[in-house]
Amino acid sequence: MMNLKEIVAGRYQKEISQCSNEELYYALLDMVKGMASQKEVKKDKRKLYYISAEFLIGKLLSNNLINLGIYDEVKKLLEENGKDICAIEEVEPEPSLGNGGLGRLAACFLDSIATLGLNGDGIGLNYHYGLFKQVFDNNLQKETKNPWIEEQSWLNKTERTYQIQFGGFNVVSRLYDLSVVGYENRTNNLHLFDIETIDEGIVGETIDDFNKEDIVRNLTLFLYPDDSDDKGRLLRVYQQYFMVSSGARLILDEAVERGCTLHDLAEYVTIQINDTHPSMVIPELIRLLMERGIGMDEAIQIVSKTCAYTNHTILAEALEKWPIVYLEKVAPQIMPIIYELHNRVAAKYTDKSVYIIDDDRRVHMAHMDIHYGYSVNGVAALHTQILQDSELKNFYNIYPEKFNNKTNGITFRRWLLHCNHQLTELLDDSIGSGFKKDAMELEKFTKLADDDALIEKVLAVKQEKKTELKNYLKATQNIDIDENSVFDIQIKRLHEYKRQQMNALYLIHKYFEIKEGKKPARPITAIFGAKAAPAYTIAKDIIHLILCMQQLIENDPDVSPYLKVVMVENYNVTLAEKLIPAADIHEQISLASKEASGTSNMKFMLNGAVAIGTMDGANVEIADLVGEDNIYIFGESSDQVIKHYEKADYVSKKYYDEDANIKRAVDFIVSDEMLSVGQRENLERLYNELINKDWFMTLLDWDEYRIKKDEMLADFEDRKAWAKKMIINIGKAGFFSSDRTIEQYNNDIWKLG
Ligand code: 26Q
Repeated sequence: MMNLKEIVAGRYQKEISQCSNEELYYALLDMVKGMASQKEVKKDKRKLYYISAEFLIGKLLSNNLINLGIYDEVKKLLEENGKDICAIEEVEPEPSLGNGGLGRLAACFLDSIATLGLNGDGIGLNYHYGLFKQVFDNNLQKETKNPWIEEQSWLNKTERTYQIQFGGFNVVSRLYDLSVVGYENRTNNLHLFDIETIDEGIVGETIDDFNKEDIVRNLTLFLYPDDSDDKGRLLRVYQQYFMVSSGARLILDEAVERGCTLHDLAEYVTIQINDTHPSMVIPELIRLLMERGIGMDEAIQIVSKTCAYTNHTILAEALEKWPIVYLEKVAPQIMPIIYELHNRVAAKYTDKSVYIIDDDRRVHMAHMDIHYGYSVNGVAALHTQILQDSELKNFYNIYPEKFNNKTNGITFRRWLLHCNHQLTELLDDSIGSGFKKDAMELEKFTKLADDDALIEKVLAVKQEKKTELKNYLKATQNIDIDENSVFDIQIKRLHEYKRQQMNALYLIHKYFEIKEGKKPARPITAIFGAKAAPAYTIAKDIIHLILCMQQLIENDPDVSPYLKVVMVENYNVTLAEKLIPAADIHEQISLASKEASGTSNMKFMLNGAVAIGTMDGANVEIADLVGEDNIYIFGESSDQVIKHYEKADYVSKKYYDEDANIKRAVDFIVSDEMLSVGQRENLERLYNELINKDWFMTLLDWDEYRIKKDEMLADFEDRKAWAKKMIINIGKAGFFSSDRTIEQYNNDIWKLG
């Protein structure tokens, strides 16, 4: 370890004990950056580039200390000087460079790639503001900017610059590198591109208040939370082209440096395209190869052996289709190539559903990836199955050999070692420390499920994490929760398909039961964390409803001793690290077939929480592993749901009319009580949506959900039986290590040495 004492003396002419937490944070940042850069990196011939518009990396200090193997040493040194590492962690701003699951997955993957010693870097954008900061005002979500880059940060400015050509003007792209420290292994890079001419001063009062056409000043200012208006969408295409053009140049330059002739590029390079946001890398690489003297046929051949595509969603509205006029404006130089790629497909197939350009002159990015990439994968077994059977059926018929599944995973360094020291220590003591390198060793823990002493310890760890959360929420958000209540947590982006509204309707039902004198066995604390895309009206209405319920119940002395509803403000990676270890119950209640995988389900399981969920995404694989006694499954299957869509036979009004509990709960949304704390416009819109449309079938599974949840809460009271469920969940979580996922990507797709 480098000498922190010396660094501190050099920087501040002081002792560690005399420094503020800020000073110590910057000294540690310095130290970690120094240590990361000293790691030797062997230069293999073949290299992976994971290209993604999002890397939701979260805070890096503690994670890097753990991966460098010096966390305990640093913690002790600080303690000896009267300093608390947790307080120092608080100083670090979180880089929220992603929206949710897809971005966080990319960050977990970088950790595993480095930990497994693989030659692979990330390529993305250096957004100056991460995903908006959420603030609650009058029970409504407001968005403010979320800066993370300070004078001293994790970024390393490099000398690498490229001229990037847009239609009618150029910008200079500069590369910044961020070290990705593997667990007791090599250090890789996250390459983030930026432009020099960014002007943070152009943003006004609200985050939307800036000239979206001023690309030279705004290109990398914001991570985009949605594609709500046309100007915003165009800016997003500029961002995408900037990312892939810079990235493709870097990839080619580095390959040539390693001895590649470009004719043999596919031996030197593999590129994983994270959803369709980076799909323009395909035509851009073809263009650059041609610029360097390779013929069109060969360039297409080469790129087709180099690029692999991951699909993360089957929601039709999330599949990117860019109007040709947009692409013509942003990057006219790639349009002839896209036409050529389309024409080759059109010459071969009569089925227009597999064309790249449709009759409305829009370019289907996923179609380009599938035709001109060598691998297509989904992110959980059920998801890949649905892609093959329905969503991408016509492509699967053409290219069955390209399709494969890679069930998502999470890095145990962040989601166990870092966020749950107590559980890590308990595992160390009971099964040895082998699980830190081989997650499948967690299986040993299941053998101890009947050990009374262990049961006590598992429950004690959970209690400690619940108390830590209580203290944290009190200190940071002035929220009081009872550590002896049952913690039921739903944290994820707000989307109708994830059905936070179904959970809310259950809580309204509980509210009525308590009013009627039917008290729960123990108080319930229902915790939500969710950001809604700024233009997603109904999602914001659901947040409004939950915040209104929070206030209503808080002020009701009949109900508040038994039920508490909490919506934490500004849910992000940092908060997830505190919430997940404290959960008793986690909600994975998406409408079956809609959640591609989910990854918080894996994080909760690893931390000993028990799921209530539908047979959707990776829940299916979790249920297979833990068995039906250790998970609470309800609701219609994905097959049944898909049939409802085909037949268009789901009518929410019918459920509302025929189930008195549903009617009572839905009506309460627009009751005088609710309106006394909320806005009529928002609540009525949500009420009407639920009764007249309910596209994601909230009411379909509601009654089964209610019954299952009640059963679960009753089971929670048998503490010993519950602890066994916790132990089985922890012990079976090994499969969901992103190390396993990355090994599969490497064995089946990347084939790195
Ligand atoms: C598209 C166009 C314009 C603007 C924004 C976007 C956009 C941005 C982000 C579209 C989609 C996303 C993010 C998708 C996402 O996070 N998907 C999740 O991926 C996880 C990792 O595979 C899965 O576990 C989740 O099930 C899936 O929802």
